[in-house]
Amino acid sequence: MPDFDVGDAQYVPLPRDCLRQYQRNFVRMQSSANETKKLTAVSLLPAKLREFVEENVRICCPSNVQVCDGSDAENQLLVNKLIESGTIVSLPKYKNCFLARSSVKDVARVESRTFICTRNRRDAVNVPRGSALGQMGNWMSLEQADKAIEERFVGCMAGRTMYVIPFSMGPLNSPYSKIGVQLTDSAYVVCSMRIMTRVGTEVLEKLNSDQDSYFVKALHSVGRPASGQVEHPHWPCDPERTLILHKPEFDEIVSYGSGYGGNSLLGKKCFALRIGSTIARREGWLAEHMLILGVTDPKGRKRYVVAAFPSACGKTNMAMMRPSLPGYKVECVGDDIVWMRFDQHGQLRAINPEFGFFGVAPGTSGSTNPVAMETIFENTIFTNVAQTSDGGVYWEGMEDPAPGVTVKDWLGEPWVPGSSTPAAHPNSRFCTPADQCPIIDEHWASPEGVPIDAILFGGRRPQGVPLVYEAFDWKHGVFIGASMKSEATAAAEHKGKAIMHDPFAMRPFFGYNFGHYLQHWLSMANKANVKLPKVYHVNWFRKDKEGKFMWPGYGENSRVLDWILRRVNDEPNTAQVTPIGYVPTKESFNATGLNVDFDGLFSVPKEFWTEEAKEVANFLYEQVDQDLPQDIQDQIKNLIDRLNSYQTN
Ligand code: GTP
Ligand code: SPV
Ligand code: MN
Repeated sequence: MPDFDVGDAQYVPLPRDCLRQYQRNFVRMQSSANETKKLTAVSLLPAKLREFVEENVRICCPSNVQVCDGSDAENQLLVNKLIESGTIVSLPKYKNCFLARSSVKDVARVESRTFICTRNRRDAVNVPRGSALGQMGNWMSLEQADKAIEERFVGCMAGRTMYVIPFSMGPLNSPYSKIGVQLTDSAYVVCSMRIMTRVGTEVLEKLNSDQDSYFVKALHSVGRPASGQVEHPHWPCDPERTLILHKPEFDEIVSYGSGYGGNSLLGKKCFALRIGSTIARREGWLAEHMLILGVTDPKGRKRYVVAAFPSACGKTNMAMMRPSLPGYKVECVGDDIVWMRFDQHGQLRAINPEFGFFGVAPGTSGSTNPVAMETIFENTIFTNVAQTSDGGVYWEGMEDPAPGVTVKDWLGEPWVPGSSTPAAHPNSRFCTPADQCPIIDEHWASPEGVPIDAILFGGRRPQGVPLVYEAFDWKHGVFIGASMKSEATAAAEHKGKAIMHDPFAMRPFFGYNFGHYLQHWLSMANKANVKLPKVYHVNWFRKDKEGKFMWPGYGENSRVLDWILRRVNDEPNTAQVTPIGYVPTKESFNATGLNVDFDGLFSVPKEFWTEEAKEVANFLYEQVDQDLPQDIQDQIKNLIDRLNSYQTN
């Protein structure tokens, strides 16, 4: 950890009456915004929240504090401020849309600087065998964390406003929801959090009325480099010292140095997944990196499924799928995160804790994801996409700009089609309100959640992995989740396309030891009278000998959903047994009108899988070692046995 020279950003104890001063400033601001004055005055905040704010005001020394009420008027003031500072530009081609260009050094999540902080290392991360390096998360002691925080946060907000964002993950009236409060010095983060979560005075009201005023504490600063040199004044950050910390014992998140995505919108990966998974374990439910969709078959029967794919592997696309199969309808509940639990009737129910989509822009087009294209051109903040001379946006895969329209790339430089560099950054994103989605499900914000009948796992697997297969049972399903792998993507700092293990699509998001996480998943089967959903693995990304995708994907993935629904409905003669699970019979998989190599798509090559099983076994034994549940060890053995006696024809 590099040492931080406090330099001129000294710790300055605030004058006693300075909070009152903030409050006066705030009231002035509010009256001009013509909104409620009471709840958002610092002095009138619920005691625990006021303490949290005051403590961090003392440390960060902002020049002002603003408690956000989530109103349109407040948002407008922030947007004006962001335009003035050059952080965003307006996109006159669309209604209420903006483009932000980040610093080139702050474009994705930074997994190597993300830590779970606990007293005991083994509570936070898997402890690998021997000298092997742990691949599923990083640990830091609480003492180290406090030191790192002190080194970074003292005086870090000098000259800036500290925004207090009260937000709810999940609908405010749902018993499954949780409240968080984020302190941040970034107005861009405030505007984005307002899209991605439920922000506003209702949250404060709820905190006020709850007996224990429980909330997850999230502190965020874009930071300031130790040199004092801010490289890109429109996007201050401190990439050299970026750090994203989680303290599950205290339900606390502390994030420093980055303004981008999952690093700074703390409701998302930090709260809803890392801290969320630890709360879920305590309370007996699941917080997962999954989309939720509703699918109605031609007979009008509706089912909901969830699907875990790693970052940039197709969740948003699937959640908004326009099915190619006639008579099918897909509706979207969520595109990235699910909180789910078994209800008192043993039915698994899921809510989407988010309020918006933070989706990958490149590749989104009228042909791949028309629903997203109908969603994102209103009330949206784009980040790091290219800009067109007619006040619009552009990215790879999008329909070409009209003749005469020129393009500036994500760095603001002139760009022409065929250039050697991309127009949009590969991890450029749209941040858009979920309820604008034309196929948003009518129950997407229902407090009781939606009933889940199937769980899908998947990844980018160019070789050997069939389009879809079904687990034999729950334990086998958990093993399939544990065995997930995928090609690296641009959503984090990894380079190239190496195939990485990404169990449950949670590798970067586990809030605790992966071995304990496996045990927690397995334990779901021990609950009384639960109806365990069927579990599947899907792969849209198998390639042929020429390196081309064998499966057209996108809307055609409805054919896979069709087969899954047949299975969920217990239709006979729909599956054949292979060593890795059930694959579709030719008759039961609707490939009508498609020119695909069915046998190639569904083949289970013995040699490939023998290697795969060995590699997965090594990975799990080495990484999880003493914490690898016996059930998973049995699953490994069973798979290897099945493969040994597998006769291919
Ligand atoms: P995060 O927001 O990072 O969690 O990503 P995501 O899982 O939501 O991924 P998303 O749907 O944004 O897709 C990422 C990339 O995969 C885009 O470039 C898509 O065009 C591409 N993609 C999505 N679905 C398919 C598919 O069915 N087939 C193929 N070939 N590509 C797909
Ligand atoms: C992901 O990387 O899985 C995302 C984007 O959904 S971020 O919000 O940056 O985590
Ligand atoms: Mn994601």
